[in-house]
Amino acid sequence: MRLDVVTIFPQYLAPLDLSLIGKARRDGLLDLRVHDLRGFTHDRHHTVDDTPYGGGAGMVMKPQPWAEAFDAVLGEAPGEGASPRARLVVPGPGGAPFTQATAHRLAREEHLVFACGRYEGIDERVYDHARDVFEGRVEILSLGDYVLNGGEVAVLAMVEAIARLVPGVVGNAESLVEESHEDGLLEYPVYTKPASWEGRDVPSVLLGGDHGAIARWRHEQRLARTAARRPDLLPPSAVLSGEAELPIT
Ligand code: 6GU
Repeated sequence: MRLDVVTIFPQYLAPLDLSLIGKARRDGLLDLRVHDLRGFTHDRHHTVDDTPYGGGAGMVMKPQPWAEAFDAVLGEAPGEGASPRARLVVPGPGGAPFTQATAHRLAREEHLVFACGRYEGIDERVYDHARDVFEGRVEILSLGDYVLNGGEVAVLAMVEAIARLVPGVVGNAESLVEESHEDGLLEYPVYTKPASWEGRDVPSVLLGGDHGAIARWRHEQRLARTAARRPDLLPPSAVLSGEAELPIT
């Protein structure tokens, strides 16, 4: 999978050299390139922003560097010519929610381009232009209902959520399915040795070797946790039956 990130703070994306994502890049599973937006400016001060028309606080990102950055990332696709089906993601608090379903959908793309905005935002004409050059494949996505200073931290989160779903990036594929947000319930609590620590004991069902009982206990824990922490995720059937009303760990 090819990933391009355009930002005025390339160093913000340095953590993508680490851990599983870094290994996947070195293994050739991910071709991830970070581009400095200021590299697509032509003035002495590498200006990427200007004051807003109509007045108001802050600065707005100028359209021209973005247009040149898009041309560059679309022109340097692997093999010959431009990337045929690249998709542009612009992270922002005004976007549609980025969920696990979004991560799965984007993990099937062959080329994703992320445009990190800063300041008060990007000139609206950049979105119109992007819909032309990306042939409509443009989306604005938000991590949640709070405000970050720019798209970089959001791209770190989105790239990690997407890349770990690309086959081969996470070694143990089983660990991908038994996960919060994969089937609508939060994950059950986990324990490791010692069986008793500082007067706190591992639940006895986990030590008994009755795999049916363990599976039932884990399911109950998932329902109870989801009811306590994320009732918005519970299926209406679990609410009506009172199935989720159990003590949580
Ligand atoms: Cl995706 N970007 C920014 N700048 N702020 C956010 C966000 C994204 N998601 C939540 N807040």
